[in-house]
Amino acid sequence: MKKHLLILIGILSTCSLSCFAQSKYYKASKEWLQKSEASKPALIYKEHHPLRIVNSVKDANAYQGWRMEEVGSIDPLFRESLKKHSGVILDFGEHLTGDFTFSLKLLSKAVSDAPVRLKFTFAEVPGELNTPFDPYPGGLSRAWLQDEVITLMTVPIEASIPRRVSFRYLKIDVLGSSSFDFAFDKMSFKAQSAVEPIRMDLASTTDPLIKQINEVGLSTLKECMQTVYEDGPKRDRRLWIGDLYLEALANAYSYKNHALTKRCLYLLAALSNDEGLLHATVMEDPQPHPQEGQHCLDYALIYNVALLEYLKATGDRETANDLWPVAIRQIEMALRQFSPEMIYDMQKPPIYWLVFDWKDNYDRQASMQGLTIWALLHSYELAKMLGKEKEVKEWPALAVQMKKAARKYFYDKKQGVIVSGETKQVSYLSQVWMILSETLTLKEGARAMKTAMSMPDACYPGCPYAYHYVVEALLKCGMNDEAKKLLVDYWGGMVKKGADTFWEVYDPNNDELSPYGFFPINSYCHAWSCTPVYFINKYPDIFQ
Ligand code: RAM
Repeated sequence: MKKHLLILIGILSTCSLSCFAQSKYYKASKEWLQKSEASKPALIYKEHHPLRIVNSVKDANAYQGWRMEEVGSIDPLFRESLKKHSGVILDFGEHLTGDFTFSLKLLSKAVSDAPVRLKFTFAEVPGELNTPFDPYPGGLSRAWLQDEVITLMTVPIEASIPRRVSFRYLKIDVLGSSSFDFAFDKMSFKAQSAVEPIRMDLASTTDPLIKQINEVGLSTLKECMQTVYEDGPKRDRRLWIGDLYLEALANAYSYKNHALTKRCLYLLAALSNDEGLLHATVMEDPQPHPQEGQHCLDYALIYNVALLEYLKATGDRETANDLWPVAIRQIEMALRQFSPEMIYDMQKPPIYWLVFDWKDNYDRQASMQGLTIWALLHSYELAKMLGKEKEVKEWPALAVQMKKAARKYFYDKKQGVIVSGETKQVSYLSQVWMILSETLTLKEGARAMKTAMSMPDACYPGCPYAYHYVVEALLKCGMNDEAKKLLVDYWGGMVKKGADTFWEVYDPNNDELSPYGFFPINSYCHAWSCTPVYFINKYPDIFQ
């Protein structure tokens, strides 16, 4: 009886969650959710084993002050008492995402007479293993950190870590044991991704560092391609619009798994709020649902451009037609935030979170003005491709008005740069978005970029997501050498510091920078950082 009641409660709560999650604004939301499910990729699994034992060495010149040094083969862990090896670090040789299982055996004539308590710490970078997690000072949940304590009541035994992990290094500590000796019998890691690794042969003229950057970008993207485009397989393991856009761009020039992009576009649309505004992020479990109330207006607009790029890459008009009302609605929602003079009003309620970058004190107003124009122009291109331009015939004139207003309000002609906010801040990104939106002419844009990038006090970007758009803007105004140099210096900088997947946050001047107040909680395999794959392969004449 009790069991039946529990099942009923389970069914009701699942149903209420999914009913609650679907947008009431779009009549087709339910169907979109089904289409999204139908495009869900079957994951590909591969078994991996640790390759070697390593030791972490303090080194002021290494990234975050730590590097790994090879110790030797893992064989002793299968022969000698684990008690002797407490604190051992295993290197799996590459970044992996999936599930870890192991078994323990007794050594010689031992008999187990007490439980064994082991701690497994999975780390993407060496610094994570050498920075105490507690007392935890970070802003996000402590539970994201990948340390797991397991108590095993007898040996021999088979066990597994109860959650999916993402890592390259694994540290094992023996926290509790009795007099008997035990060792590993087996150790195995089942890695997963929506795609298989691919080989991409770049032109023989390619700088070896660019080849490496391409490889690291490919691994980053592969690891983030799961049943959605995840932002990071360690954290937050969910779909964000900004990450999706850049992942889909890189995917179109590499793995070409367009079904995953389709799935994500439908999923986001179905989970919009009841005004039709997209949530910036959605989750799959236990049922698809949005992070309620989490709206980022820049991300909502970027969705339209992601849809356009998807249509260009696939020719899938059915999906683009289905989702066209979502694109219109994002523009309408954004326009509500503009003043009568057509300037983005930062103070007008509701005040939206604008992402753009992880960077303190960066003024986002000019960037948002530019991004809205850019999205409007791209959405109009989408309308034209779908033969729907009559529905939105006022958009081109609106874009002209917004550009005019932008030039009046934000362009400092004398200095030749865009300024933003009360302090008239000069940032890289304010220039970038006025270039991408064609508010500045290409000549003005080139001057603005050169000026901003040579100003010691200009606000420079804090993460690879923002640098993506800087590279785009440089390419747009013909600064190809500068774009290539930036790609090599910035992403190459991570490679030189040992990255085998690209990091969520990277400031060459501060290895411990964290938007969350504690660098070990940063994600070190982050979707939005994979875009060199897109640049290198879309523009071979420049990068190869
Ligand atoms: C973080 C993640 C994600 C990003 C959002 C805005 O949680 O880094 O990639 O899109 O912020």
